Order: sequence, then C-alpha cells, then structure tokens
Amino acid sequence: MLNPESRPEANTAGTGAGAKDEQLEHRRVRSDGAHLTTEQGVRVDHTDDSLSAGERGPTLLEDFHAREKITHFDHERIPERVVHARGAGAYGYFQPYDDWLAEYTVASFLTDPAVRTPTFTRFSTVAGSRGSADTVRDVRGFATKFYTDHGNYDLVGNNMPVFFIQDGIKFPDFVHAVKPEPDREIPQAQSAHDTFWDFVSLQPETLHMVMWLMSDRALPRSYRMMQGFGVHTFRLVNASGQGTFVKFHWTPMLGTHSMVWDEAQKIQGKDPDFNRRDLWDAIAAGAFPEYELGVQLVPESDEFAFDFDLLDPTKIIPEEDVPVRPVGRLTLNRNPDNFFAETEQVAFHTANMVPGIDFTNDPLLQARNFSYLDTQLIRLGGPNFTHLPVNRPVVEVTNNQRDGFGQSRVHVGRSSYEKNSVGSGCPVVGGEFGDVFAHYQEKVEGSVVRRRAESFRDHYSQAALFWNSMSDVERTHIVAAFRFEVGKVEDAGIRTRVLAELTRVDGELAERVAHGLGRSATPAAPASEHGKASPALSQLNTTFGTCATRVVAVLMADGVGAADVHQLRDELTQRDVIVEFLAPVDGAVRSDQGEQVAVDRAVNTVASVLYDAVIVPGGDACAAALSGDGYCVHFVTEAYKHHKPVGGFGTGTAELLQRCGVRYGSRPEAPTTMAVDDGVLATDRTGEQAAVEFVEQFAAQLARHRIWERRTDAVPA
Ligand code: HDE
Repeated sequence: MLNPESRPEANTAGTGAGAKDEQLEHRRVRSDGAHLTTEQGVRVDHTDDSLSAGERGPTLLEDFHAREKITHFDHERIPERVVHARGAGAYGYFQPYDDWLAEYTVASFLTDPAVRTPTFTRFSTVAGSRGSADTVRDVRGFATKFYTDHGNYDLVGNNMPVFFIQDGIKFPDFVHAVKPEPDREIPQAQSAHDTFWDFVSLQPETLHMVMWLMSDRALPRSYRMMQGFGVHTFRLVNASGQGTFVKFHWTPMLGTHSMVWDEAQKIQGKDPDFNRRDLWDAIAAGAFPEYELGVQLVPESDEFAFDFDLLDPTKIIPEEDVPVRPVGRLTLNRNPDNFFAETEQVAFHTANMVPGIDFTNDPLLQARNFSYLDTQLIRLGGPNFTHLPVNRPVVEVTNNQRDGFGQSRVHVGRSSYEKNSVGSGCPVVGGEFGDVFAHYQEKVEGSVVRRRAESFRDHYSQAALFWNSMSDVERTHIVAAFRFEVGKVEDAGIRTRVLAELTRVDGELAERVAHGLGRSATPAAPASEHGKASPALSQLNTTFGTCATRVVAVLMADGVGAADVHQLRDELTQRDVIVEFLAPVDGAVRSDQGEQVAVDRAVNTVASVLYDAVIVPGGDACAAALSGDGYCVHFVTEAYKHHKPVGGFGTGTAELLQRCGVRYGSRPEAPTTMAVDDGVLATDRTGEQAAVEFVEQFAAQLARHRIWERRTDAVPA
C-alpha cells in the first residue's frame, strides 16, 4: 500500500533512543548466505525426506534432524494472552518537550528534553483471541514500555479513560462474561451476547464504561488515530519526596477518529488485519505515528475535592476541571523484525515502575500489580521472560535471582545472596532517591474489611455526563450500538434489566434504545440529573485539520483522462494523502489518448470500507464503463453511505454519481460547477488548474474525516 523505499532511517533518533535497537542487533539472526543447521549447529545435507529403511519403509528413530525439526514445531505455540490476545506493536522513542514536570517528579525521562527514551508500544483489542478481527466493537489496549535510564517503566493503558469494574477481584467475572460463552464458544470478539449484558445489568458500576464501549471510541479508524489513557490515578513523586496525583493521557497528532459500525463489520471480512496493517504500512512508509503525552495533576491536598473518589477507576477527572498539560511526544518509528519474538513475547506490567512514579490505592490497580507478572509466568514459561530481547531493560541488570527455566545469564562468582563478603558485598544495595526506587511513604490505617467505600457508590453521574457531552450524531451512534448489542440478547429478562439501568442514566437514551427493541423503557427517574457536560469528551471537539495518511481510491476504466488522474494523484500526494488507482481489472487501463495508465489494484480485491474517500474521474467513456460495473457502483454508494467524501472530476461524472445514488446536498443530481456540498464535490472541468482547485477542496473534506451531518439512512449499501 505505502512505499517502503520512502522509509527514512528509523533509528537515528539521538541520545538514548537507539540504545534498544543496538541491544537488539546483538540478538538478530539473519539467514542470508547461511547454511541450514540443526539446533546443535550441525550442517544438514537434506531436509525434504525423512531417513527411512528403504525408500518405502518405516522412518528411523535415529533421524535426529527430523525429530528435532518436528519436536520444535510441536512446541511452537505458547498460550495467548487471557485478554488483549490480538495486537500489533512498534518501537519508537519518547521525548519530553521541556522540564516543567521536574517540580513534580524525579523521573528524568519525563523531564529532560535532551533524553530520547526508547520505547515499545503494543496496541490490542481485548475480548478476541489472537486470530480475531481487528475492527470489532471493543476497548483497545495502548501499552508502552519505556526503556529508561533507570529501568523499564510500563504505562499499560486503554483507549478509554475508565474501566468496567472498580475492584480487580471482579476481573475474572467480567472477562468470563464478555468472552465467548463457555458451552458453545461463541460469539468471538463480541460483547453482543447474553452473558456480557447479564453482567452489565447486574453491575451498575459497568455503566460509565459501557457508554464508552457503545460510542464511536470502540471503533477506531486506526491505532494511529486513537487516544490512550493510564485510567488509574497514579502518583508522581518529586525530589523532596512529595507526591502529586496524576492521570496520564495520550493524544494522537492525527486526531481521534472512528469508523461507522456497518463499515467496521464489513472490514472484519474484507481485511481482518485492517488496524495491524495500517500501523505497519504507515511506519514502513515513514509516516511515523505520534502521540502527545499529557498529564492531569491534582495536589494531594485536593484528594477529596471532587464529587467522586480519585481512586475509583470508573471515573474521569473532567478536563474542564483539571486541564491536561502537555509533557512530551511518543514517536513510533520502527516495525518489529519478528512478530512472535517481539510483539507476542513482550510482557507489560503495571508494577514496572521507575523512581518518580508510584501507585495509589485504586483497588483495580492493586490487583493489576499482582496479575501481570503472574500471567506472564505461565504465558512465557517461567521467571526468566525478562531476559527476552524485547523485555530486557537497556540498563544493566544485577541481582541475586538465579536459575529457572531458560536462564540465559551466566552469573559469575560465588555469592548469590545478600549480605555477602565473598562477592565484595555486591551487588550494592541502595543509593539516592531518583537513582533508586523507594516506595512512597503513604500513611495507611484501617480495619481489615471486605467492603466497598461509600465514595465508590455513584455509578450513574458520569455515565450521564458522557451522554450529555455527546453531539447529536454521536448520540445516534450510541443508541444504534445499544440496539444492536441488546438486540442480540436472547433472554428477555436481561433486556429488561439493561433498559432499567439505562433509564437511571438518562430517560431519553433509554427510550430511544427501548424503541429499537420494540419495548417501552421502564419509567424511573434518572439517578442523576446534574445536567453537566464535558465538551472534551466529544470526538467532534478533538483535533481535525490534517488529511495526511488518509487513503483515497480513484476508480477508473478505459477512456480515463490520464493527465487528470496523474495530476489529482500528485496534488493529493503532496498533502501526504495515499492514492490508489482501482479498476475493474488489474494491470492497466487505456486512457482517452490511448496510453496505458497503471492500476494499483483490481477493485474486486478491495472494498470501499478500506478507504477514506473515493474519486471518480471522467471522461464519458470511463464514467459510462464504471456506471455499468455493479462492483464500482456499489463501491461509490457504500463510501457515500459511510459519510466519506466523494468526488467526481471530469465529464460524465455527475451522471455516474447520480447512478450511485449520491445526492448533492438536498438535490439528487450533482452540479457540474466546482462546489462542495455535503462532502460531495463534482465538476465537469478538467485540466491542471481544475485539478489544483478540486484537490484543494477535496483535501479539506478529507480532513473533516467524515461528513457526519449527511443523511444516509435511505442509502442502500
Ligand atoms: Fe489488563 N491484563 N487487567 N487492563 N491489560 C492483561 O496481562 C488485568 C486493565 C491492559 O499488550 C494481562 O500480559 C486485571 C485495565 C492492556 O501485552 C492480564 C485487570 C487496563 C493489556 C491483565 C486489568 C488494562 C492487558 C493479559 C483488573 C487499562 C495488554 C496478558 C484488575 C488501564 C498488554 C498480560 C499487552 C493485559 C490483567 C484491567 C490494560 C491478565 C487483573 C484497567 C493494554 O495480566
């Protein structure tokens, strides 16, 4: 899709940023020019036939090469992650903008603008298994390992700022409910089934997160275009040992953009690897994804200043109350060499902390601090997974931990205990705070209880805050998502309970969902009628304005104006838009002047859902040929239905767009002047100047991402 030759040098980032790459270089194995050997390094004369007694006789046990080859193969698989099994990863680096955060933390990777810290980031879906599709309705994981000068720090976040439950002890219940049902193992990677909604209906603490899950946030257009959140309230600690509460935010520089549900479902068939491919292709082409790290800071003296508990992971701190302050930027600039070795074996852990950052008593976080190491012991086969290249810190590791399966370190010397004299007392324990991690000295007292704090009891206010903050179009999507999901629930009692819970969030929401389910919502007063909104929560209030890396399909057939399509492509490419020429058959089409125009793909190998916009070029013969091709017509109609910019450039395209059911504002026919309405741009002009003007306007539509106000309910695609 993108041109890998245009990839700039990936790891010339400067101080520190190349450290991980250099370390990995020692572990890379290249087969170019090498001989085939066994694991013992013995060269092999033949690997296509087993050793046998006679050409047609039994295979011999002494064939050590065949046995080793098959045995190794038999053991190739490891358990997939119990959640977040499906993912894609990339290396990069993080660099702070300046040192303002030094007042709050000794973590220099966040405060020294001269330091570029190498990173590995893995994005994931949550519910599906390793081979499931990318574009399901789900939360996305956004986990980053910072290989800092003081050891590894992992920020293991999601693309939504809250979570389904308040206490980690419920995590197994929640995951069992959302995963495929245990008797039939269906549905795969879906929350639209009875057990998930049963859980939701019985656990109102899920409601705020469920609102996010039913929103467009659950359908990111790209991993490059979604936010990330640390979710929990963490703590920063400065040189005087003073703590400050902190929430971490990642904001993508390309803006936060989503798909529509119909499109997401179709992509699951057309290209199940859509998000993974998008990440890989962008990095390979040098269009490095970037995210800004921001923090919300709350002084410890304000711990109880909010109408929710800062330790409750089902709550956000509205950005209007505590602004997000920029800290630095993450750039993903290198694809892994080997999926299994790196993306599959990477092991994130919330307890991988460095000096200057610390935990709080959020009961979800506390459980996570146990769970990640525990799960990795089985997933990666024992305690030495930290030696794996992707997991190794870039700083030296010296301790008295020894042995275990897969031990790769050759420890030298007689002492493996502390204190010792035979090893000269090494490794030495201790040092200055900032160089060593010292747990934050929080005063804690209380009786041993198994009880939720009163301050965790309100489950409705922020679910309502989210609903109040949505634009009309986002609300329509949320209602449609509830109707789809709860509409898949077979048990009538579960449906009733879900509707009752929604009534407590917002009466209008419940009514609209109920209507779709052929029910009436149970009349009940909403639990909270604060009427507050947080504009920052609406995706329509996030960044727009760039069309870089958007993918535009140009449909063409014989008779196309060659100069025009090349001009269009050049103009769009200058804006870093990716343009693909599609035609009914692969190879080339013949232009109106009889020359060959190379085609990138046959249109039947792709689909409109894989593109951000579509342009149909003229002249008459080309437009007539496309009009007669059902696949091409459907392509345009579907793109139009999914609110994408649609363009017609040249003679005959107005008729073609009409044939595709594309309306121009309130009129059915596209006019032939160069004007844009409702995200549709059509002109019968041709030539260089016209192409420049056309792309100018088309690019502006592309930067809007989707033409949300376009009414497309009646479009048959
Ligand atoms: Fe996770 N989570 N989680 N989680 N989580 C895992 O760790 C867990 C939670 C998140 O790309 C597992 O190595 C518990 C919140 C991401 O490798 C496991 C609880 C958030 C990833 C685990 C939570 C996350 C995981 C599975 C409730 C967002 C993928 C395999 C107490 C802030 C990391 C593994 C990757 C993975 C446990 C809740 C994010 C089982 C017990 C909240 C991004 O340890």
